[in-house]
Amino acid sequence: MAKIKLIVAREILNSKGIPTVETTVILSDGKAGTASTPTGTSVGSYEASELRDRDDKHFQGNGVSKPIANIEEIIAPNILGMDATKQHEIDKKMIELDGTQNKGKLGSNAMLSVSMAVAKAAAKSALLPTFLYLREFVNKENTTIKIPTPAFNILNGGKHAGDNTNFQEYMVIPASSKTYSESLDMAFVLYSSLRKILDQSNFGSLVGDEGGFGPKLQTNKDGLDLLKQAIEATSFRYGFDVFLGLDVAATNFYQEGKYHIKDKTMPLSSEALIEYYEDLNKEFHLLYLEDPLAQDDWVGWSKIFSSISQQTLIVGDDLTATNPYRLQMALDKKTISGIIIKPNQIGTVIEAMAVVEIARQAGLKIIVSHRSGETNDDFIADFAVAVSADYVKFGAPARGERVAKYNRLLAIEKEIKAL
Ligand code: 2PG
Ligand code: MG
Repeated sequence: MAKIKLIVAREILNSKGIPTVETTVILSDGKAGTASTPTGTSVGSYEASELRDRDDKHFQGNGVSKPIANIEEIIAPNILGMDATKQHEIDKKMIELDGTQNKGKLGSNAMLSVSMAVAKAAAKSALLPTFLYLREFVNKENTTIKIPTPAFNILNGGKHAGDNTNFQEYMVIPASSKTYSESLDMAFVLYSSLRKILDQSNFGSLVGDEGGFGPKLQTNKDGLDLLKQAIEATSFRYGFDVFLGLDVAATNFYQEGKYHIKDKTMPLSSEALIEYYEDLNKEFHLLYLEDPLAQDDWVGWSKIFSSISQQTLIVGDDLTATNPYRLQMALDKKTISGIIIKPNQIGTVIEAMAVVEIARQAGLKIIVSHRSGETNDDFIADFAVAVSADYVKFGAPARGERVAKYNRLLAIEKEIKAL
């Protein structure tokens, strides 16, 4: 049995140049795990709270020395000596030490970095790849070990690209019958095809936060047209080999009960926005639609679910915030057929797994997701395979912090074959 011997935390920068927490956990057998936490740009109201210093003299208030002090002065003294394989007990201990509903005292960034680093160290100690080790904590009934289907965000919008569009993410999604390596190859071809079209039409190919291109478009629909064109310029068949998906992140353009999108001159009611999605769906047959309505527009969510969930996966992100209570509300009100799982929305590995379990029992598709502010940490790739996610959303197939996850899945694909 390997015990937790030492915990050290430090401040590092994420992919957006903003400080974040990185923690190393060292065990009594000398094995170690290091993990760092991501940060969202469009952050939902129901997420666990990320702690920042708010000290103007240090990274203009964005520093994370407070959560780091919480790790070293509060968490470490309480979990040193614990058996590293007891992930439930370790996460529970941190939840007790925090004592709030939203991780507001210790900070979700403090807790999650420790939680992930413990799991990585324990996996090393057990001489297992992290995904296999993590499977020990998952209800394996009706699940198999497979690589989830990747959804590639090749056109960035909204808060991720200077409000060039209102919709946040335009994704190409290979058919789930493709192998993971084939999907990655397709993503390369489609990303290159889109770049060529953008360069030829003078939009340019500068990229947004998640590595997708960020052209300044007249309408949100233009983004879908561009993706369709990019697919049609290749040998892939639209609606057969590859599908389209959107993360609308609609909370970001919801003000005083109306939705403001540049496709329409007047602000839209929920009903009118849903009609617009129905029109888009007639043309594009979206496979996937995330956060089509604002995080508290329950009436709208129920309406869109009854209107298009037969054809399109309706996915909650800001709506559900990887939170068991929000998920239960979403199920009771019949609003979603898929759920985004982001461990940093809840703050510990075990709690994120518990939300996956509830969602799976309810028949939802599971989509494990990165954040727009990422690090090179690839834990989320192992996590996604461990929980048998249906999809992963790790951004474009470009930029270091995004390909860290996609490349880890390539390694896992081989590791699975060797099992
Ligand atoms: C989302 C995420 C990740 P952010 O809305 O799904 O793509 O964005 O990390 O900015 O919340
Ligand atoms: Mg989202």
